[in-house]
Amino acid sequence: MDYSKPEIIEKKWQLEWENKKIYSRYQQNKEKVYILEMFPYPSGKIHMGHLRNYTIGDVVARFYRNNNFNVMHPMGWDSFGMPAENAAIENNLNPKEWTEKNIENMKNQLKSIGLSIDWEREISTCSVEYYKQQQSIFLDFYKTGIVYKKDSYVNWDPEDETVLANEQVIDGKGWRSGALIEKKKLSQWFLKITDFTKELFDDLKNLSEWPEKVKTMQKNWIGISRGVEINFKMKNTTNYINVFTTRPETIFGASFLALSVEHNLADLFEKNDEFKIFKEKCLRLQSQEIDNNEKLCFFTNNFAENPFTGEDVPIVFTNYVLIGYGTGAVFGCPAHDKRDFEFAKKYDFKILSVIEPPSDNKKNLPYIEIEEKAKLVNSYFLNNLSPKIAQEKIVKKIEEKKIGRSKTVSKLRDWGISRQRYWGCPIPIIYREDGKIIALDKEELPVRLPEKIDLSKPGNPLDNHPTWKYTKCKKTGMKALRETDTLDTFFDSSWYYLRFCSSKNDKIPFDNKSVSDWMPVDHYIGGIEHAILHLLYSRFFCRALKKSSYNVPSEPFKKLVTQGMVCHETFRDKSGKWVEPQKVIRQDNEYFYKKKRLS
Ligand code: ANZ
Repeated sequence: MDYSKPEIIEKKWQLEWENKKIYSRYQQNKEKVYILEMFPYPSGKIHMGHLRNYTIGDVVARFYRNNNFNVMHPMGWDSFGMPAENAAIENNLNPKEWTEKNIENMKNQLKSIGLSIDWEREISTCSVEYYKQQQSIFLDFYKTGIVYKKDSYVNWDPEDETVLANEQVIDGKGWRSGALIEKKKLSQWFLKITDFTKELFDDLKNLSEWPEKVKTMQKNWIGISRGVEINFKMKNTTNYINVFTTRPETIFGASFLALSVEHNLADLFEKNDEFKIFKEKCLRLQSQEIDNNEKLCFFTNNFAENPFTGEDVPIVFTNYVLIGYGTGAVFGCPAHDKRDFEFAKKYDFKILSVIEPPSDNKKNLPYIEIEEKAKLVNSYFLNNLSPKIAQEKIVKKIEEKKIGRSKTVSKLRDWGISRQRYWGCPIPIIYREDGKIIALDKEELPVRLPEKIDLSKPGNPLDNHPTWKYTKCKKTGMKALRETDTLDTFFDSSWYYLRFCSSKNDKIPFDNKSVSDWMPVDHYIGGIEHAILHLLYSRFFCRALKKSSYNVPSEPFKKLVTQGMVCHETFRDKSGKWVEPQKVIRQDNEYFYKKKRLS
């Protein structure tokens, strides 16, 4: 053997693999295993993370194949999304061509590695075949009321006149324009994931083959919290302000009512210029992902009445109360809550301690822990009780007086799926000239993306397109405008594992027989960075599909393997753009410069 020419052998082996066909046909008499790795975004080249992930799946697939199981080990492409649009803008390309070229390249790379993938089932979420079926799912969700529309705030870049995703807002500024990002209210599409909060939380306990860490992350994300809603009457009006609290026993220490700037009461200050500026600033601070401790206060000069003491409680707006949690209103108890304490110090509100720590645990204010041995003080009929007993007693009183009720709230919010982007699945809705919102018939699908698109102008490319959005209502002949938002790409990846079961079916998203043959996925392999969103959305989708009369299991993934991330040193330039290490040099062990050209 001539060892000096190993490449000839390698080439032959490689070609054999490239031509080898792996089929996964379901046979009744054999047990099945469905092995799936999270499908890649076709960014251009396979990276080490892909290699690691797909090798694990491949080893498992080979093991089961050799043990005479029915094995399905498919592959596809999560191919809609912003990088294609960005690459297109920067290099004057067409997103479709860019994506398809990348897919071809990456597919060849995966083939050359020799992974035993059933390429017959390949799917690509940006293909019409896939997104037509997705539009059909959207229509089913619309019928069951899982899809709905409401006003919601978005990140608005005033210079580029466009909506930005959170990742495109860097330190409060637009990633391209550098302009200060504003919050703007737009009417957008949502999925009612909150209808399933309890199930999504409770059923985590049945996922015995998922890493504990991932389940804990999902639990914290859903964040179920048991507390009480209490109504405070607004002085000299007939209005009530409903607050949510998990510490009702501290109500005698309430020294202000703090409201989110998006609370209904803010409507009273709509015409107040000072308030308008204040609100803008609060929303801007809230939109920044960085932890910001700055607490802002707007005095309304209105008061509410403490329902137990009759005392006047000043009403204020602040940035640290968020609209998306509880009722968007809290009673501030500075002696026993850190944020309220900082706020009261800054704006000079009363700080009255109502819980005394046990004598062996003298703590400075704010005293936060609830201990068995602590006792209530300055609290009338609650005095001397432990916080736990006091809580039970006050809740009973609140219910007796009919001024509130026990309430379980969750941090989970409905999922906003509208994106003002070109490279995503079109939403099959039209707005008729008589003002009606019309869901298309399934026979009218697919709503195709236009191939020619001008991405150079600011704003939503589909909205800017000269003809695409103008259409007619099939039933009435009336003029209509198409929805120009497209779907969040997490929508695409929330059901792709079902599509693999019958990926060539052009009538329906997936057929019952093949889903009952192959589902659930037995081994799902991917990065821990998807612990929350992708996995939670997929769990929600199965439940939502079930509710829309599809025959799917509630839990899509039986065993989850999180493979760990492959990391390497990387850099960012002043504008926040990533810079590869090869493009950086080090001087005096301290300064880094971006090289103009790779040497
Ligand atoms: C009065 C109080 C007194 C509170 C006290 C805490 C300590 P978790 O446990 O995370 O559910 N809160 C309620 N809604 C809020 C909102 N929209 N934005 C910001 N804060 C909000 O937290 C519940 C507590 O967070 C609630 O209990 C409320 O403050 C605050 F000594 O009410 B508490």
